[in-house]
Amino acid sequence: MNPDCLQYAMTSDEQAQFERDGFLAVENALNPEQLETIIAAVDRIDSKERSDDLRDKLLSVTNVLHRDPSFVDMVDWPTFFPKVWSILGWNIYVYHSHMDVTPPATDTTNWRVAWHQDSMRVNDEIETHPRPRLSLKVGIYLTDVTEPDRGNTLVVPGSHKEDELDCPQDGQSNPQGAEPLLVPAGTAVILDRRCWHSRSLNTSELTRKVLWIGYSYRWLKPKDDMTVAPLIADADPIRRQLLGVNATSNGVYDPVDDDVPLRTWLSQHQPKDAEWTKHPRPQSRPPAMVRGMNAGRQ
Ligand SMILES: O=C(O)CCC(=O)C(=O)O
Repeated sequence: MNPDCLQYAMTSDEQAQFERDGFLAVENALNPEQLETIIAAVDRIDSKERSDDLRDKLLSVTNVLHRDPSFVDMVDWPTFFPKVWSILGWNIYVYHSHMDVTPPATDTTNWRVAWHQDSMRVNDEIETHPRPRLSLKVGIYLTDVTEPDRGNTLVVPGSHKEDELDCPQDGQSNPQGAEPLLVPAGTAVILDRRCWHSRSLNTSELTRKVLWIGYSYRWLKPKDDMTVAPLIADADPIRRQLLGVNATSNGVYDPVDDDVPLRTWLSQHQPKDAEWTKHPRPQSRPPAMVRGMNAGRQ
């Protein structure tokens, strides 16, 4: 990975904004040629996958990294990847991807909002408050959604620390504080999975296109088939980590250097981000084990 990406390292203002709102928009994440290449790939897949009954509806295709070289290039894209490791740390991989294409709706009456935090059962089965972050998604917006009603992602800023959302039950109204994400094409939005969000109706004449890349800790299972085998041979070590290659099975919990080339790279180029723990441990806890020598500790 080219150290030039460090020019896009998370600033303290960006960090504060992400912690406050639960999302961060990075404008001009793609240049016009990259944007064009990715749109062409999305259009090609859309024309292959779209069935007649989806003519005017959302087409969401998961597990897309292998479907075009421009997609896998996004996993460590320099304008936003440094911000991803800044938020989650280095013990991460890509656990999910999808492309969403939302054409103008012809039936606006049967529309239903779908407010949620990502990861479904995680929200029911982990009992802490607030819920843990665990993962985030980067939405790479391929369409200009600087105006509302273009199928914009709706968010409630600051809702990532809330376990419940007070949402009207009519299926169409939005909760208090909801707002559309208004961003130009080429923007990458980093979204904390816990920030309450919904799709929205596209009543414009544009077709909205977004490519989503989901990052999580390496100990969380993939959320789609992650067909990455064909991508490994050409990947550099950090990209292999991001595609889920593990040197050892235990290494998702207790990584050795070969499991996490991102940590090694950070220790050379951005040492403050290579620290072992992302969160300070209470003083009463025993010091971290000697890495890779945790025999007997589960
Ligand atoms: O398409 C959108 O704007 C939102 C997508 C969404 O809700 C999700 O991927 O979880």
